[in-house]
Amino acid sequence: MEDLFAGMRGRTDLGSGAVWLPGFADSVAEKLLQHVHLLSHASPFRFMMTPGGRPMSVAMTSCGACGWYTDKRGYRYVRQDPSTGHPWPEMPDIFRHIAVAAAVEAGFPDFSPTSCLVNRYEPGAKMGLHQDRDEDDLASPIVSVSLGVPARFAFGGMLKTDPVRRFDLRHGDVVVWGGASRLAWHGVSPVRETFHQQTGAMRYNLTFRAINPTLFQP
Ligand SMILES: O=C(O)CCC(=O)C(=O)O
Repeated sequence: MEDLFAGMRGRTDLGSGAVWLPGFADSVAEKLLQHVHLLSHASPFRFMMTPGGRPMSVAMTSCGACGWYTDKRGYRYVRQDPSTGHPWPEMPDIFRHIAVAAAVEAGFPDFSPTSCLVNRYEPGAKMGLHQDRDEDDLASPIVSVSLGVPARFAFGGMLKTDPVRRFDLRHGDVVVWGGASRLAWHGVSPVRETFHQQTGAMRYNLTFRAINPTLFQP
């Protein structure tokens, strides 16, 4: 699939309230990865099941006051990691700082993330087109930080059938979508087999979200 933004590596508006910030997290990327490894010792990566009973190809863990979870009971945010029975690890300050800074840069000065979903993609792993609508708090944006090997990101409109723009997200890139784009459909093509000095064949993605606390489940 064609990369519509091939060669463009500057700040790129993706629609009202949506922006791609190439390299925005470059200066902290190594530290972010160190924290990913630390927190994954406390709450290990796992392959969750969709409500339909299919295993996801992306391994996930979380940090913060709650974590996104899926199994046959459905998509939800839970206070405790079901794998360990303990609360999710605290969100490291450096996670919060980069997420808030990116949100400010994108025009969302009040962003206060309550959860960070950490996605780990091995070669071939992908995420189908979807909307992030389990948070209730739709006034806050989504902030997404890419680390490791590149991935082809798809960013569409409010309808699944709207045209989709595709471009490569690299180590240190950040995408923010909120406001009129908060429910934009988005996804990740199967990650190609390639190598990154800091992550080997893996891609990591940190997705920061503000979740209405009334939604937290045990
Ligand atoms: O990995 C990415 O770049 C996007 C992740 C994502 O869409 C999600 O976690 O909902």
